[in-house]
Amino acid sequence: FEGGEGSGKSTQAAMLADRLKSFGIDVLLTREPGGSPAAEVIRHVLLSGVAKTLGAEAEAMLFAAAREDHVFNTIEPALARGQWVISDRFADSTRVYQGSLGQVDARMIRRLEKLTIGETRPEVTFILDLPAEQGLARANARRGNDKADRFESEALEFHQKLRDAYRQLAADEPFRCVLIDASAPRVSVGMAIWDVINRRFDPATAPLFVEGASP
Ligand code: T5A
Repeated sequence: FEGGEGSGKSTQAAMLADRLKSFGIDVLLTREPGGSPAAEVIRHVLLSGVAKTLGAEAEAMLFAAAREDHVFNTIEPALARGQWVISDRFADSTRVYQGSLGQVDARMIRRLEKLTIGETRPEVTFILDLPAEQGLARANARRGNDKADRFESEALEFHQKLRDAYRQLAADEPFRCVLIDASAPRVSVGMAIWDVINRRFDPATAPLFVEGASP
């Protein structure tokens, strides 16, 4: 799942995981930055904003270090066990935040991507799309009195450009990336996502997961 701040990625990733589990499918729900113990430490560094002064390239390298550990220690073992992996953000976040917005050279972004994920690419990426003002309002409401993190505290213009960059990504990779109208109520957004999952993966015919049984 990809998209701007507060677009509903965590909500929809969890809803999809629950729905797949109800079909007896073994699902791993994970997130970036993070998803493994070492990557969670890097997440803390990045979102605190202490790495901002190092510049977008250094931040891209830190996100890459976290991703490498996440892929190696969490995602690949899960896939090897036969689990379906749902990640709340992945490599497209680096393309968009550090690449399109941070203006890190596209060749460097591609090299980092090759190094960190290799062939472990998502079969489908849902890009949750809604106006930046709406996403930020949702993120602010959920955060309450807590401080905005490194990227939430960027200006509105940053978030508007972020939305444009994600829409461009969806246009560039129309099969892998599915643009979803995230301004609709949670249930309607979930139905649009489920419709794509149903058509592409037919979960009703997937092998059943039996607790305790070997894969
Ligand atoms: N980053 C990350 C990079 O710069 N490069 C990278 O390579 C990577 C991996 C991560 C930050 O790091 C940056 C991007 C990010 O800035 P994060 O805390 O994980 O930070 O932040 P986000 O991924 O942006 O997650 P958020 O929690 O802010 O947003 P979500 O997950 O999109 O939204 P969600 O589901 O938490 O929903 C937000 C609120 O809206 C409500 C929810 O209940 C919640 O209160 N909501 C809705 N309300 C109305 N209608 C709907 N349809 C709703 N859906 C959800």
